[in-house]
Amino acid sequence: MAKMAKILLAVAAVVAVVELAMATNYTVGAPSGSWNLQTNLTQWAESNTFHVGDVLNFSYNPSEHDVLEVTQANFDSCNTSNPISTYTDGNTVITLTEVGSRYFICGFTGHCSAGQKVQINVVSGSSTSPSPTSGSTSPVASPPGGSPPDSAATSVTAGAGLVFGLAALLAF
Ligand SMILES: [Cu+2]
Repeated sequence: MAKMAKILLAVAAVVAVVELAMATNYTVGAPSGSWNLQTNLTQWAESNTFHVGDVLNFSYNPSEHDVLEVTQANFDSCNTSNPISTYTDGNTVITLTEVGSRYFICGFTGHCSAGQKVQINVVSGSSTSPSPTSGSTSPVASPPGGSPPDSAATSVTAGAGLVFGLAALLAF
């Protein structure tokens, strides 16, 4: 039964790590910029890979900016007259629910044509490509000499812990 418990813990650890890797929350323009006129939003979008399940967070002063989701044609021409959706709350959260491109512009006069627009290309979330986001969560080193195998379940929070847990599982 102990072996079954270890297997279940290892499976749970894998599920937890995969879920963490699948959903990423992106603040638009971050970390150096924001949803404004100064940020190179095209460059920001191209520097990220957006998967199904990820979340966009537009943070802005609603007296200065808003967020319009528009068609590709209206994105290209900066036409604000017939948006798909309009957001004016200052903290707009958009969940990327499917594969494809989505188009966001600011509706304030002149802002889109000045560059406040971003195209988000969403790719499949089932990809298991390694992510560079993990690995920086444990600045405190493990105890010298490592831990006994029975404590494998205590280290499920870090990727290294997952590897250690699987190694311990194999040892039994
Ligand atoms: Cu604006």
